[in-house]
Amino acid sequence: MPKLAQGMATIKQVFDEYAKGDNQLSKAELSELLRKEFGMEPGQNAAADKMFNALDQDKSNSIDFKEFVTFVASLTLILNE
Ligand SMILES: [Ca+2]
Repeated sequence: MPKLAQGMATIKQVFDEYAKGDNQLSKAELSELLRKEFGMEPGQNAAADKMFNALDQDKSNSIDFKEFVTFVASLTLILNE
């Protein structure tokens, strides 16, 4: 598979792995993903809440794939500045 297509497939795979079948990341699932994939320690604190609320653009109290892709794209930009 071409590299970029592989990367896109990986984004979906990682999302599905942490969403555990319902196509949504709860706050706990997002924390687990940030910890394992990015080495972040969001924990159960105000910073984690703030991040979750910023990502949850439609205020559904979960992170859907669209919101997740937006987050990954933003992070990619930040990491390459
Ligand atoms: Ca949402």
